[in-house]
Amino acid sequence: MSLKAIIFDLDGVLTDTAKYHYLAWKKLADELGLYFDESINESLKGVSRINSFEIILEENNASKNYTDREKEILANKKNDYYKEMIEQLTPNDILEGIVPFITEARNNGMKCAVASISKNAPRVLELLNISNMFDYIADAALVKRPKPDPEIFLTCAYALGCKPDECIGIEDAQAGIEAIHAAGMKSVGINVSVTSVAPDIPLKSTAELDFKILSRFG
Ligand code: B16
Ligand code: MG
Repeated sequence: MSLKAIIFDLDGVLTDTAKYHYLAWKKLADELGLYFDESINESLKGVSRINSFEIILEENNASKNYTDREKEILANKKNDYYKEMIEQLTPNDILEGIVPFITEARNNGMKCAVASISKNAPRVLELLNISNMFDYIADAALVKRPKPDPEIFLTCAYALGCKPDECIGIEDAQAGIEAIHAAGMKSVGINVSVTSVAPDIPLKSTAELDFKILSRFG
């Protein structure tokens, strides 16, 4: 196999933090009298914090009601709610199949990295107690262009010392699949709501992850 590395998204792939993002945005939206539901939350997957808030405001035709500084302060407020909520995470919240899959990949000499645009990723990995399973964890604060730009996946490949075509990316968001393909990598999608580019290997859930499926990439 010419593959040398697997690059994982975090939210929706290693654990399901979408419900906490939802609850934190919902709390803020209720305080501000903005409409927010699960379907809007779906469109925030893989989207940066400030862009997520912009989407919520646009859904409410309220973007012009706030200055950029106010938007930043309110997005930070959501983050305070989110940070408080994720403290409940434990290793039991790692999604099914993830630990055996990473263990087998590592036993087969594959390098592993995390490409999450969440600035809370290091804390989430710590709470899940899996930080040491990864050779590299991208620093979201240093990423200039969010997914679907390939920057974060290319940063991971470079840090691992691998060429993009030696890496596969695993993502649950459409923007993430686009970022993986733009990086020149192969993709595995976890329950992706496909609106444009489809993943090379679409799976319904992480429980279907099996090291053997990677042989499809040659
Ligand atoms: P934070 P991922 C993304 O993480 C989430 O999918 C997205 O919903 C969230 O807005 C974004 O991280 C930023 O997160 O506010 O914690 O910095 O899917 O790239 O792991
Ligand atoms: Mg995700």
